[in-house]
Amino acid sequence: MNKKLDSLSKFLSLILRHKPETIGLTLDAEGWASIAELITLAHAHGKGFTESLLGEVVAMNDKQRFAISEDGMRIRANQGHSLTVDLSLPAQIPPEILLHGTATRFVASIRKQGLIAGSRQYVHLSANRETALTVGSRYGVPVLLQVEALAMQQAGHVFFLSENGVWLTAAVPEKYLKFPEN
Ligand code: HQG
Repeated sequence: MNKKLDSLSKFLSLILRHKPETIGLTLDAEGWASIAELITLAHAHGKGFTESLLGEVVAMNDKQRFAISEDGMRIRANQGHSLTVDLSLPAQIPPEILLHGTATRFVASIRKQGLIAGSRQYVHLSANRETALTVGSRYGVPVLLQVEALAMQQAGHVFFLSENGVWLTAAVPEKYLKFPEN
């Protein structure tokens, strides 16, 4: 992605996942925003962009962070929300093992508490090593934790798969985690 697209992607993440009120926007219960309203309000707050650039960000985004509704009128973030939204995703049966990338400095606390969603709505898990490592590197020296996802699901924990392939669950108790030195 070029710089213009990257900057718009970061702005959309802020508005569509965390703080729509920054520009006076309201999302519906499923996290959708009207594209026309988004463009008008963003423009009024000094962040002008065209509908065509928005379409480019959605199409080109390295992680497919955003989706446009079938009628082309609305946009939402596929995952990563701190706002409470109902993505209306069906519960899914996860693979036996999923990965969570984190930083070494969080490990002691995770051993005590398990994985918690923190400021986000869900704990984010990945079926892909590379992705999990990249996610972990954002906070320091990355470490990969294995999550016994299928056992969790069989014990009643609910898993969702976001539109862009991120696995979501409310929390991961410590007993379902495997740390690298185990
Ligand atoms: C850690 C990105 C201490 C957790 C990614 C993580 C993802 C604990 C950090 C999405 C803990 C939270 C989410 C505990 C969890 N004690 N630390 N008990 N439990 N943590 O950013 O999973 O690129 O909220 O390990 O791709 O890193 O923005 O979550 O390190 O899908 O599209 O607390 O964000 O997407 O950090 O990342 P985050 P995350 P985008």
